[in-house]
Amino acid sequence: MKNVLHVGGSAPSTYIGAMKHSRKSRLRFILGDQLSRDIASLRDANPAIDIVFLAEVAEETAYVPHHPKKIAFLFSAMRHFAEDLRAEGFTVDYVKLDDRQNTGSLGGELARAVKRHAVATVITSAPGEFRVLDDMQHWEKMCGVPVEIRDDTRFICGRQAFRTWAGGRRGLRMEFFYRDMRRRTGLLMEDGEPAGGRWNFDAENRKRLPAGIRLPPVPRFEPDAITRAVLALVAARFAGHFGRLDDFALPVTAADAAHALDDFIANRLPAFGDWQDAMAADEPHLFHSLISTSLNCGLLDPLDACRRAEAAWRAGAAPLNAVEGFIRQILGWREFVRGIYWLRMPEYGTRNGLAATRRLPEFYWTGETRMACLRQVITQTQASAHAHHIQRLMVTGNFALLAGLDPDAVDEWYMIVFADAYEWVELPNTRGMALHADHGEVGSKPYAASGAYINRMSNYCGGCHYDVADATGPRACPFNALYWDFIARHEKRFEANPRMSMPVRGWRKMPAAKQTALRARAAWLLEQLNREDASL
Ligand code: FAD
Ligand code: DLZ
Ligand code: SF4
Repeated sequence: MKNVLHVGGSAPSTYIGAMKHSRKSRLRFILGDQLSRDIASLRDANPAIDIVFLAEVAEETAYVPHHPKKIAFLFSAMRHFAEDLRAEGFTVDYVKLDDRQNTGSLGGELARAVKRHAVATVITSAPGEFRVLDDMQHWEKMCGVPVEIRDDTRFICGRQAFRTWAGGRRGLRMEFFYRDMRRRTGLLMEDGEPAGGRWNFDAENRKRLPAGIRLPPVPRFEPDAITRAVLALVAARFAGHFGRLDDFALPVTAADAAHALDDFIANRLPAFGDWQDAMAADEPHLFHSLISTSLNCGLLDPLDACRRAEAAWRAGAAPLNAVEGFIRQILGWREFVRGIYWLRMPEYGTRNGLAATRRLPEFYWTGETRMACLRQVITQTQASAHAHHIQRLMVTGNFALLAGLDPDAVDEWYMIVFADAYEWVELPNTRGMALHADHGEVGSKPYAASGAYINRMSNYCGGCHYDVADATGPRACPFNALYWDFIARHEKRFEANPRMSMPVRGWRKMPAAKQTALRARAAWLLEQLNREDASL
């Protein structure tokens, strides 16, 4: 297996029931986010005796009503993947969503395919979501043949390896996991030490975007005939879902995704670090890579992306703060959240550490709010099914945290709106990093911030109805009072957290009259949010 480092040994393949290998007729079932030529279930595949199977099914489009761009992206990528395998000589059985016999479920379609081809065995790879793994336990009974579930080896740290790393540790901190992964992969290491003498360049990666800076264009991949057919299907079937389908230009093949990564490395990676945390009105991409959609369905390989970025640094084409910042996101955060997900599910998905219960305001769906920052992020997401990390964390996530929105509703929103959303990566980011609902497992402190942070990192506030410098007046920025109210509500919980002691002390030192005014303004804002027609 190329590229994959299964630190501490990978989990063995799981066999449901007895294996009765027939040298003929094995069905290789590839799920929609398993579109990698080196996926475990295609290892040892032989075009002479194996049939590859993919299915578009209603259940997967509906367990949450995904953004239409996500469905179109995935169906198009699946259909292109099938064509590539056919070109290699494989027999590929591909069931389309509008196939009249389609049962609508992965298990149902697999059972039909097993019957159709009279296969003796099914080989698949472990899914990315607990929900689907649960479902897979029934597949053998449904199909009447052995189903082999192979470990998904596309991650840099295998599930078992993460469990070994986590075993016996009191707290699981991304930073220590990341350093371990750097040592184990050798990425950005020199003679056993981190390149540049430091593990972390975050302090240099928090610049505000200067006015007038030239932003490199992002490559567009115009729809071909396969994508156009998918777009017509999705337009007809999913018009009621959140988000717009027009202007589809995502890469849908491994070759196009590789081109997109090359373009990022050549044109945006050098400045990625400096403006990693910046936000700008009407500029959704800045210097970000936009590779998550391709990475998460298998069109790109994570370790390969890291190695290509490292090569740019070694060639002098990108500075260390940028390359370290980029590699940290993939080798560190992406692998860490996936490890946490499989270590803690299914219990993780029920955590609500801050006892948040407020309903999600309607403007998360419409973008109709006078708060310029939220309006920007939500309308951009409607259009592109994408927002960059600081927008997700410090705008929509921060507001949800401060306003005490129900984690189930917030999780669902994040799963619906982003093209790169799969539960293994969405859940720890939302429930953990953004909402701090996981008892501090993903982040040691809540990412709570007032309007001052958004003003420092963006130019949103200049065009806002609200005044970011005011906290209590009728047009005061809602983030300000909600921030202090959040600290006050959770004062007892946070006083013992060394990373939260400063705001807690700040709250306690505040004159009583100011505290009262802030809490009154927050109470009014929260009352607005409780209304059916919440408008802020
Ligand atoms: P870049 O900024 O260019 O970063 C490079 C890559 O690093 C990304 O493509 C991604 O694969 C990885 N990465 C960066 N940050 C994270 C992170 N926190 N966790 C995991 N991987 C990371 N990412 C998803 O892929 N799917 C999700 O459903 C998702 N939901 C999120 C929800 C919230 C509340 C937050 C705060 C973050 C979420 N992220 C999610 C992480 C991150 O926002 C996206 O990966 C990133 O914005 C994708 O854009 P990009 O490819 O341009 O990333
Ligand atoms: C997200 C998605 C959608 C919308 N549709 C399909 C589909 O029709 N067929 C399929 O095999 N996979 C789909 N997926 C991706 C699955 O939801 C994904 O494989 C699981 O969430 C496991 O990670
Ligand atoms: Fe957002 Fe407040 Fe700034 Fe308006 S003033 S853009 S609500 S942070």
